[in-house]
Amino acid sequence: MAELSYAETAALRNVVSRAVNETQITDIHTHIYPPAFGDLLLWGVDELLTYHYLVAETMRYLNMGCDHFWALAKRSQADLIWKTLFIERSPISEACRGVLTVLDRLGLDVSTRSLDSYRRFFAGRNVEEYVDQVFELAGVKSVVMTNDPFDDAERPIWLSNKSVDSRFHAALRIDGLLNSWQAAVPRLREWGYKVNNEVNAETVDDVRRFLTDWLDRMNALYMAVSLPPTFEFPEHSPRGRLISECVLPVAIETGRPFAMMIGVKKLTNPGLRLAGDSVGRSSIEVIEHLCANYPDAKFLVTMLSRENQHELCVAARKFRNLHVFGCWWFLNNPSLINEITRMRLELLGLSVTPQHSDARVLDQLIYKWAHSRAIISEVLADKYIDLAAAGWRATEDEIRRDVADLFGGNFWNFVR
Ligand code: RAT
Ligand code: ZN
Repeated sequence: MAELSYAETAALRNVVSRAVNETQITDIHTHIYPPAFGDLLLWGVDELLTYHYLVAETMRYLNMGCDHFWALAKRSQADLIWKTLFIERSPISEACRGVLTVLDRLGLDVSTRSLDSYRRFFAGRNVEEYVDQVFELAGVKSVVMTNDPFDDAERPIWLSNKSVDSRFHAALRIDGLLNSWQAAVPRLREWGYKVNNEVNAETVDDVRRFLTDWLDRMNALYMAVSLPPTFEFPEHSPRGRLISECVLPVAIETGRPFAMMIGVKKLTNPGLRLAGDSVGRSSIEVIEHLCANYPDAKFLVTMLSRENQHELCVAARKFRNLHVFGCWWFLNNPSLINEITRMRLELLGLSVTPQHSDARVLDQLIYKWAHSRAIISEVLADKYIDLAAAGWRATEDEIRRDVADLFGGNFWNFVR
């Protein structure tokens, strides 16, 4: 046994924390866009405050109907959220704390509690420069977007062949195809794909063509979908057939992973809109089946329910075509990131991507990564300290190599 002294432990924690803070991250799932995408890129304090996580938290305290809230102008919504969550009580939830971390890292004085002064700070910014500043403060070198060809605001931008800032990688989002097939059919037909409500041979051919066309157009790194807890596969349904006959063959042929984000119950409270989704436990057998029966396909998987996390790690031990990523949405909280990251490292070593930001507002990159880095650093340091107790001293270079893998290297290896 070679227990570290107090000073050696502190020094090791320091090395790990420096490595974690200095490593430039590839953020593998976000909802942000480059400035060329115009209004799709959300940024600034009003967007931060009207984040749907904070809308849900605010509505718990208000005696106001959802329709009334949504009828307010964005600025008035932000005023109300600020007053309710930050002024009338202390902003201790993770999403509230996030807003303060962002303002603080931008050099604003949060102790003034002056929303108007924060607004003035943002009003004077040039968006291109601000993107650079946020990436710099967040220590992020590139992000993967969520790109939906069924989105009427986004599709024309891709069709116009704008060049895309190389820090922003695309991911082809196919919820529109897999989760609302009946609505997708007329749209696909309008765009020249010969598809029918029934997933027959002609439909299969043209959905494959649709997928490859858009993968190419976007130069997308992977295809992605969010799925309900009731997701089954194999399944004799349009979704089941589209996955087995279109998505997986295209994934195999193009070498692009299929990312599944599983466990979201859409619109449990419809009045809350985007804030109205909830969580449910999903079936791990579905993932095992996919990985076992499609060994040539690559699966990126994150699950929303805490209860699924352990079995997901075990599944990944069985299948190297399964890459586990992120602490998604309701799991992106310090206590859960700590628990889940620890479990993943213990079961999977360094072969995971422990976190993604899911940022919807550019500025959120700052807090999501500051908060996650602190926890991942603490967990990792504990692991190196345990190794040291067995006589294995990781060098600084080795630690930096490991951290680089966790913060993007593993993802790039998996994708390529
Ligand atoms: O975390 C979120 O912001 C959710 O609203 C979803 O966007 C989720 O991350 C998704 O990609 O479906
Ligand atoms: Zn997301």
